[in-house]
Amino acid sequence: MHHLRKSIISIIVLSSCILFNFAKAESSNFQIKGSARARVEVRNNSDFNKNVSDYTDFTGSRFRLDMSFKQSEKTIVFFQPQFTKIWGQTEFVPNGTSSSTEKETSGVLNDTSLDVHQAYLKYNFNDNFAFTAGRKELNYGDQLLLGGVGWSNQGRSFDLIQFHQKWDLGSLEIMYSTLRDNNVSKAGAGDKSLIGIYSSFQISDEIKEFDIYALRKNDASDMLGNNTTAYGFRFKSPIFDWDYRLEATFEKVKVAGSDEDELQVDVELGYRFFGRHRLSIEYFSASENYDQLFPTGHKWLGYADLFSRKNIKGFRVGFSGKVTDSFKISLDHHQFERTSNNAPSYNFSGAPYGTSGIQSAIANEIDLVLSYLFSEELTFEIGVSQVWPEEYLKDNSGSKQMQFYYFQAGSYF
Ligand SMILES: [Ca+2]
Ligand SMILES: [Ca+2]
Repeated sequence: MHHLRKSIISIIVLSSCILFNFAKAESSNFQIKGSARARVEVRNNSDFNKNVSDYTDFTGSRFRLDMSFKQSEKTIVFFQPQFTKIWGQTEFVPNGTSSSTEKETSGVLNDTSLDVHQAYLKYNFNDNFAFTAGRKELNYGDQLLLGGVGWSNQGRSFDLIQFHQKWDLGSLEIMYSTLRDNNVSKAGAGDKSLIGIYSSFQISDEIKEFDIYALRKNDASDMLGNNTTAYGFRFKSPIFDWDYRLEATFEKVKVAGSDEDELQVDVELGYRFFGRHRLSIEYFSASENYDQLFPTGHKWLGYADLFSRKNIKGFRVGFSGKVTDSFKISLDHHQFERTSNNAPSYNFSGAPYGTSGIQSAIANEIDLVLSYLFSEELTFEIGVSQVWPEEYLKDNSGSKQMQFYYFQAGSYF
């Protein structure tokens, strides 16, 4: 089945490429773009404990072709195959109904399979109203709640339907996604789903972006029903040399049968100088049981990806600037604390760091990113992150600092 799927996808991609070669010159109905990148990641001491080795290093690469077929003025089909892999990572190939064999994937007669990251049909009823069905990324606002995780070698997509309405002042999107279907081939528990409404407005020059939204993640698969209902708003705009961003999300989170009121606030103020540099300060806070939903996590709470937005608060001060037209630098300092001492702090994948304890201070993190536009086609990026554990982590994990480094070469075409 796996290989059959692989073959079908390969045939589709190959025929699209052949089609592209002929169509490119004479037709604007077919567009192809894409991205290619490889990244080395080194991670050491994520447990903050020097006596236990947890050093990891690997190279991951990701290739995407963004193919857009315009069948008519009204109908667009978007198809995005993705080839992603961790170099040399073994995979488990089924050799029976209930067993599998570990196989190498590099230097042997065995290839890594191709996936489809996005594939959808968009139908424009008119200039203002459209409908989308298929598999698609959701990127809203600053991706605090819904994001495609561009950093990831995989990325996040949703199987969904979406309605889009445009007005003079802004737009409105309504979407429904099946997150997990539990009764496909036989009767089963209910499904997991996400339903949302997201509206964006441009109000004035001082309020270039104003968004309001309501989201509901529904889990009908058990009687407890761990559901989250979120309402929020977001402002973002430049004002002369300044810029600001404010987002607040109010949630009703049902955990273990009880409804909890939760809140997230994220505020950022920036100042631009010499036309090419920016200083910024940010405050963030998320309550004890806050549900971060589907964010582009890497963008926030430190590049070392050690924390999730739940029972966490703190500050970030940052500098970003262009040393030359092609050389950029960014430097950020984060300070993390717990919002409530009745609950633990949570790692990037949502697991608790340890027991509650009595200490609030979690960690300090410094992130340095240097990026260099080598040519129109090629960008190099180096990242260095250092994380110093504070009292809470020292009590629960360890007291030694954590390091994360990466080197990435990428191209968008
Ligand atoms: Ca360690
Ligand atoms: Ca179903």
